[in-house]
Amino acid sequence: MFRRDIARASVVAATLVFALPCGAQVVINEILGDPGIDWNGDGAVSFKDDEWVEIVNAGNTPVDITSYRLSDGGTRILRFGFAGMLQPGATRVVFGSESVAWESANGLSTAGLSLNNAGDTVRLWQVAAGDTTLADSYTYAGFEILDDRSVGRLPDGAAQWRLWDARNPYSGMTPPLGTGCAPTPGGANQCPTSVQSTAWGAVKRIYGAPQRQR
Ligand SMILES: [Ca+2]
Ligand SMILES: [Ca+2]
Ligand SMILES: [Ca+2]
Repeated sequence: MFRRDIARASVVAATLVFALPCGAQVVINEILGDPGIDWNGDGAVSFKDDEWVEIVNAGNTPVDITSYRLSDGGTRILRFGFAGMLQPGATRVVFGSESVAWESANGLSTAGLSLNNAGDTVRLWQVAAGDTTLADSYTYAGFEILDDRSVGRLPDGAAQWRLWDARNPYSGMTPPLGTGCAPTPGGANQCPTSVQSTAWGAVKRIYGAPQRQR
């Protein structure tokens, strides 16, 4: 199924060579797989159209992302093909509705991003000269995306993953832990400075630096 879909989409040569990621510059940055609101802003709430996946250019040079594809789950069916340039530090979000449009244009079944609510694996592929390289992947458990939580790197492109759970707070101790902040589709994965460091900064401004004992 995977190979057939790739051939129909005319994005990969007949012989596929899969390699492991190696210092990937463009990576998966945030995922929301269980939408309960109108995330894509089309006026309707859809379990399919309002899912989204965000990628980021974590490197220092612009990248032509036209060769990048998204897939999900064990079947690795392609769900979306990117286009254009991604500047250093820039993000690109793909909504389920965009995935449906891409699938339709390429003669594929219009399942959208097809992010399983019980858990799934999102993969980012790079297609070049007939080889398909796995640029990045992330496997989430159901709680990570439950009811409008997103799971994303903090900060953009970093190794650490956290939950963006303002709409559905997560109090569990199983990582990734909650931030209390809202999901950021298409925007930087930012969350206010922690209460502890903010409070210490305020104390220093009020009382000045501690006096050394003489
Ligand atoms: Ca919508
Ligand atoms: Ca879903
Ligand atoms: Ca984001």
